[in-house]
Amino acid sequence: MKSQPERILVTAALPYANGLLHLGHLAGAYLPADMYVRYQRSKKRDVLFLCGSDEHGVAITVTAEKEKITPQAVVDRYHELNKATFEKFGMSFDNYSRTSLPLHHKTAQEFFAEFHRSGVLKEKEEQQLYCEKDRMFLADRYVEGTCPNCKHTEARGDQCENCGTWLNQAELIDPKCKLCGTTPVVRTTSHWYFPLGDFQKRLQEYIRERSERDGWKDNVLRYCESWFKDGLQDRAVTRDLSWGVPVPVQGYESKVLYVWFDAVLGYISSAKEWASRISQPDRWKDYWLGENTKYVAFIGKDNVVFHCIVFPAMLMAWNDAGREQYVLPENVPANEFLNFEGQKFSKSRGWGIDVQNFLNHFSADSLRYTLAINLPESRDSDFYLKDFQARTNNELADIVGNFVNRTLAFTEKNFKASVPVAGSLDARDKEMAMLIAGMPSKVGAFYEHYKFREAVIESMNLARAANKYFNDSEPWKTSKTNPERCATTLNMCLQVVRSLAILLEPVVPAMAQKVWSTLDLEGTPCSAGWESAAQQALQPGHALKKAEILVTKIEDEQIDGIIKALNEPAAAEPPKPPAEVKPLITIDDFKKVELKLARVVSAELVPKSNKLLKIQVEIGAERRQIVAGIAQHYKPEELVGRMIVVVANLQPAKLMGQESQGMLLAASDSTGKLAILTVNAELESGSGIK
Ligand code: B3M
Ligand code: ZN
Repeated sequence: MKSQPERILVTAALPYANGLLHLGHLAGAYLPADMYVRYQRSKKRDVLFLCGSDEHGVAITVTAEKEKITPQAVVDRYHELNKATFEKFGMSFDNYSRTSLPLHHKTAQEFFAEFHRSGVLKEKEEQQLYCEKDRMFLADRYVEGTCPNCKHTEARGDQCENCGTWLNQAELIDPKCKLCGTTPVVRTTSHWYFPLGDFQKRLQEYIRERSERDGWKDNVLRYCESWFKDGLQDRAVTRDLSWGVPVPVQGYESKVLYVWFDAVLGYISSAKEWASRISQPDRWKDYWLGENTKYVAFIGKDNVVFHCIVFPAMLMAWNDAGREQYVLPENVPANEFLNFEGQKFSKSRGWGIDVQNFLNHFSADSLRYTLAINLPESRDSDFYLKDFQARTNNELADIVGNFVNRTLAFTEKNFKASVPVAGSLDARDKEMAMLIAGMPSKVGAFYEHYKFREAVIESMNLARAANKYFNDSEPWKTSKTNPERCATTLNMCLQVVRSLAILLEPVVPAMAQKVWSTLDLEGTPCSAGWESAAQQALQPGHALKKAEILVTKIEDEQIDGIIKALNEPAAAEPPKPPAEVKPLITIDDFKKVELKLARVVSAELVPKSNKLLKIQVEIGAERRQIVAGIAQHYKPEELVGRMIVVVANLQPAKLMGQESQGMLLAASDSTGKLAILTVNAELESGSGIK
């Protein structure tokens, strides 16, 4: 590959459609990938950014069994939720696919069939753990035990999440069936194996060469070395399961491909889906099969073996057949883990906060900024809510927001909201001009080398320097004593505001766009191009729009409320699945609930809450107050006059200090949409419902 690639293909690990994304996922793979892509697009490079849901694997079937629904229902729910959450977080994927698509099944089967046909795969009989009670082989996560490597007690049949070791289930110490908890027995079954060991030499050579060329991270190289040191083993790529991509080989109809075999190929399917979506069905080949493509795969540390060893080996095996030549990852910049308030995120312990919930309270940009500053780039790092508040208030608001606002407000007041003409530059102005001139290459070098924290810190240094420049230049004095000096200062400040929008766009895209709109500039900070952040491109006389508040500060109560909820386990649990099956009840049980029609008399927001509405209702002759968590779905005024259904005999409760004397009925679906139950007929309020 030439030093400057023609195209850049970027993938971010495909999250399992099995649960909500948490902040750790974002810090591991997604935010760095998005920042990298946004930077590269700003550099005017031809980038394709792909992701999608990983919809196979035992993680999903275990959830389905627990909830008594189908695996398809599980993935349908979480695919939509995660996709929407990524959008809200500002992820700029070109395509977000899913591995349950027929297109993907076909891709994965083609790879398998080719390896089978050409004799790459070997069939072996093997000893597998079998649960006699559940009458099934315990593939992957169906079995848990102690990791032979780190002694973590919740290691799964295929991998230990704690240390990242890729396991053979026979190695687990004290294995237990995940479904019933009994100790499994050993039985013989046959599977197809991918001969990773045969690729070890080539893989070592590949990693050595790429890391010399593109600078792989030490943590990633260390993981790879430890696998090589132990010697790569052949790995089974089929499983005794029914959910997954069916094995396209006779006699294997009841088995599926190992989830990791198909998941990594999901990146290729996602490109194919993108290409057909834009009606250029062969376009994906420009990226995947282009000689001059630079492919960068963003992941978390637990996925290193699959992206640095398994996937490249699979692509090598395909390429060996001499047909198409797929590009191998040029780099795999894996991050370590992010902890939350000093502890590991844990779904089972209900520890952590999911992104969807978080973004209902706070802006994506505040979250992106705090995560970027705390990225676990070389070691595990921490996310603390108090730090999030401080970063938002003291850095994003007080440094960037303040500089932009004081510059715009001053210009509005003293220069009729248009860019003043600069006079001759003094030493301080020249220093500022030099600083912005050097920014794109300085910050850009950090992006090119996957040093995202430093990229952000360096960009923030410009905002810090700009505040100092404003202070030292004292425009509030020169406006009276030396108007030309004052104009020069403000001209320079406005140029810096523009540069900041370009430089900060990869990390805080919504805020950067807001600044851009306030400057009333065409296009986006990205379309202006990265290099133009070096220039003083704002023309004298250019009219500016009114300054808006850029960053909303976070109050103590908001943070304290979340910390409190975290420590009450029930509140931290994910939303109850809608398809949950409850035990049967009798008609007498149902009659205990007194449902009545109520007319909404008035409604208002509960102060300091963005979720709760305080609603006054009329139930016959009676007046009552009901507090309901529907503020994100209804404006108070939309409710007035409506006839709703309330539970009239519910014990009163206090919500955010407000008494609620009943509950209104509403339906909500898995995507988070909500509708209250209303009656469209002229009935009297207070009427009973049966
Ligand atoms: N779904 C594991 C994870 O979410 C897995 C990644 C697949 S990338 C092809 O951590
Ligand atoms: Zn069992």
